[in-house]
Amino acid sequence: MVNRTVPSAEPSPAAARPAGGRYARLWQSARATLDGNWEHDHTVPSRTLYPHQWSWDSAFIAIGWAHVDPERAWSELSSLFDAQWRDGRVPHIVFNPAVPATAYFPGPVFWACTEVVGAPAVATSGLVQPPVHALAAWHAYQRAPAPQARDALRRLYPRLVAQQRYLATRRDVGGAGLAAVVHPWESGLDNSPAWDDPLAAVPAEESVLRAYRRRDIVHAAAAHRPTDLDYARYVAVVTAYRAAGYRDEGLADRHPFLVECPLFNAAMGVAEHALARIAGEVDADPGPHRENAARITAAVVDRLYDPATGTFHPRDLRTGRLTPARTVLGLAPLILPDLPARQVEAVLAEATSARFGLAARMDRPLPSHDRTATDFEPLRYWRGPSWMNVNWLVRQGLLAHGQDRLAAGLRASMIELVETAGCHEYFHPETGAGLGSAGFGWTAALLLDVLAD
Ligand code: 2M8
Repeated sequence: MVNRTVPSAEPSPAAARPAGGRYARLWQSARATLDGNWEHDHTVPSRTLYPHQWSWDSAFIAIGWAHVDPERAWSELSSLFDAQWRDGRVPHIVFNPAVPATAYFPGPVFWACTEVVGAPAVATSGLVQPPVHALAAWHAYQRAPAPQARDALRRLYPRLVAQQRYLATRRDVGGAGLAAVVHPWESGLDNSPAWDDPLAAVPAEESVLRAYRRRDIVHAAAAHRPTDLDYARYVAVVTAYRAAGYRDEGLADRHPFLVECPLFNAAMGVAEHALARIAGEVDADPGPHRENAARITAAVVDRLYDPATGTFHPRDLRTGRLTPARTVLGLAPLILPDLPARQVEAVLAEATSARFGLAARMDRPLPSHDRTATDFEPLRYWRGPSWMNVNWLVRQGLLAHGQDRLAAGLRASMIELVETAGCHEYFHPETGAGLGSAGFGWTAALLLDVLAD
């Protein structure tokens, strides 16, 4: 097995960039997108839809900045971790006070986090997102390993460790060593069919939305976004968590949405591998991180792999059952470099099936949901469209397991997609048309990364 998810090879200098050649214009336009979204110490995902700082967006975006302006990569990560809560949680949104409170729903007033003990002075949400930050920090460092980068890594390390500790302890609601997400927004794949069953059990009425104004459908087509009923349930789940002061004690007895997600937990496992590498650079002990990584990988296999379907599924802690949809979340554990051979083979079979269409030559990147499912929706957000970040993660997994031909096929399809449609938020999985916001941060950043690879 070849492990390149968290490479140990000599880093390539940031200067090694495709400044000329076939992709020079594409490179420049991705860079211009990042420049256009830069906001004093971080990058907004989109100037229209998402005018604040988002947690896992910043991680992916830092990887892109490392290729063109490494100082911004470290600013991106450190500004996010400046908003870390005392308990270690890294908030999924950090609100920019200079942006009008009504520019995004739900805004800072709805979250009311500044009133919570242990929250930072700056307004944030009370949720988290997949912990891809240690992986991103390691990738950024590999791309541009200057002494200043090592100093930034040294400062970030204890904060990354605190983030992992929060997830591994306070969020281990199921008691099996995995973290539970308490809201679909925490998964990052907000309206994935994976959440349909657990979300259907959350009591909510569309009419609650009369009290609020959705801003997303001002900027994007309603048919490409979650429905009003989805939003009513999102609001209901936040309201429950907020009413308990965003505390995690007793979640199992009171919280309406509790799920162990394969992508989230695979990210938590691979973060420990990345932390082991980082520890080696900052004079810390990599041993405990390796042990944590092994434990998390074993728990992901034990709790979330279904031998009957041959893929990974989220586990709904309210019912104890795996959720049935076969979504791209099921492929994410491939990023774990020590995933056992049996599960690697199964995930590769799932990925190369007609459901996802991975191949050494492929027309389009992976969709977010099973193409053959009756509820596959090619236009609606995380229910079918292709997204660059998930494809980037799966590609890392393919490289980690020595699947170079498949990784090359995926890379070519990702580049062609953005070359044709531009740096959109997501893409029609068949036609490749750009959907959602134009000028999207992680699309630009991860394009730079795959171009440079
Ligand atoms: C989307 O989520 C936000 C809520 O967090 C939204 O729809 O308003 C998701 O695609 C999420 O993964 C992403 O981090 C965020 C910003 O790009 O947008």
